[in-house]
Amino acid sequence: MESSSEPKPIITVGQHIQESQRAYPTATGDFSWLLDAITLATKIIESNVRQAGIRDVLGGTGLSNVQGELVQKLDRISNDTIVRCLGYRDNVGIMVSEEDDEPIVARDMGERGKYIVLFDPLDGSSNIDVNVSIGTIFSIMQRRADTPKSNAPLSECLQPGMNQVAAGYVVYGSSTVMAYTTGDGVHMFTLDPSFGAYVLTRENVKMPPEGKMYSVNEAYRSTFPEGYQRYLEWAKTKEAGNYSLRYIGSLVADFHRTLLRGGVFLYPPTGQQPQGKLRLLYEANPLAFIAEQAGGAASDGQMRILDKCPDTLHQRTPLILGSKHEVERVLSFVD
Ligand code: P6P
Repeated sequence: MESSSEPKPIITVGQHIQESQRAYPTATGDFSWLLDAITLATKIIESNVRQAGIRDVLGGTGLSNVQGELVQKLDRISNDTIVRCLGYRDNVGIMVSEEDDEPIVARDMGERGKYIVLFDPLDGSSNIDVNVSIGTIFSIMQRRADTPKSNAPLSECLQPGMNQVAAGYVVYGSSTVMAYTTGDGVHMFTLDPSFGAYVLTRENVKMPPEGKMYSVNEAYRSTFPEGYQRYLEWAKTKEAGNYSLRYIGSLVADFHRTLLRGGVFLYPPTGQQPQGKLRLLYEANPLAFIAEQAGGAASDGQMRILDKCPDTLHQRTPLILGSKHEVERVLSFVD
C-alpha cells in the first residue's frame, strides 16, 4: 500500500496506453504508435497557443473553411501540424479535419493504413485572440474493407459513433490537459512543461450523475424548439434548485468542466442553425464516447449521439451532453 509520503509514480500517456494494451494479447502496439502522433501534435499546438501573442500566429488568414467560418492562423497551423504528425505514421489510412472539405487519404487500404482519424484541430478558435481556453478534439475509427470502391474513403468515414475505437481531447487552459478513452474508462493527463510530457493525473474519471449547472448560449433561446425553452424556464425555478449557468463558448472547455463538475451542455437547433451548430463526426461523437465512458450521456434530442449514422462528413447535430440524470431531465422536456 503506497503511503502518502511516498512519491507518486510518474506515468506518461504513452506508458498508460502501452500498459492498457498489455491487457489485450492481440494488441500490436499500433494504437499507442498512433496516439503518440496525436500527443506530439498537441504539444506543438500547445507551444504555438502559448506563444500566440509573441509569434505572428494571431488573427485570421483571410480564408474561410468548409463551414464558412473565418480560418484563424492558429487553426491552419494546428491542422497542418496534426496532418504532418499523423501522416508520418504508417497505420493511419484516412484523416478527416474540420478544416478540409474532403477526407485526406494517407494510405490506400492494404498498405497497413487501418485507422481513420477525425479531428477538430483547434476548437473555439474565435476565442484565441482573447486568451480564452481552446481545444483539440479527436476520434479514431478503423477502416471498413467492405465499402464499395466507388467513393470508398468518404463512405468509410461515415460510420456511427459507436464504431469509435478511441476518442479524446486536449484543453489548452490554465494548464494543458488531455483526456482519452479506448472504451476502458476515461483517463486524464496534464502536460508538465518542465519536461514536455503528459503525466497521468486522473484515472477512470467518472462524471457526477447530476449537477445544478447548465451550459448554453441563451442569446438564441427564443429560436430554440419549445421543449428546450421550457427546460430553461424550469431550471430557473426554486423547485429545480436554482441552476447556475456557465458558458465559455468553447466546446472543449465547457465539456471539460461538465465532465468534472457535472451538469449539462446544450447546443439545440436554432433559427440560424436548424440542425444545431456542432459537428457530429469530430465534435459530438468523440465527446459523447468520453461522456458515456465516464457514466454520462449524449443525445441529439431524439436519439443517442453514438447511434447516429452520418450522411455527410461535416454534418451538424443538436447536442445535449453531460450528467446522465441532467440529460434525461432535458429529454423529459424535449422529447
Ligand atoms: P456560439 C466555437 O466556435 C464552437 O464551435 C464551439 O467551440 C462552441 O461550443 C460553439 O462554437 C459556440 O457557439 O454560437 O455560442 O458562439
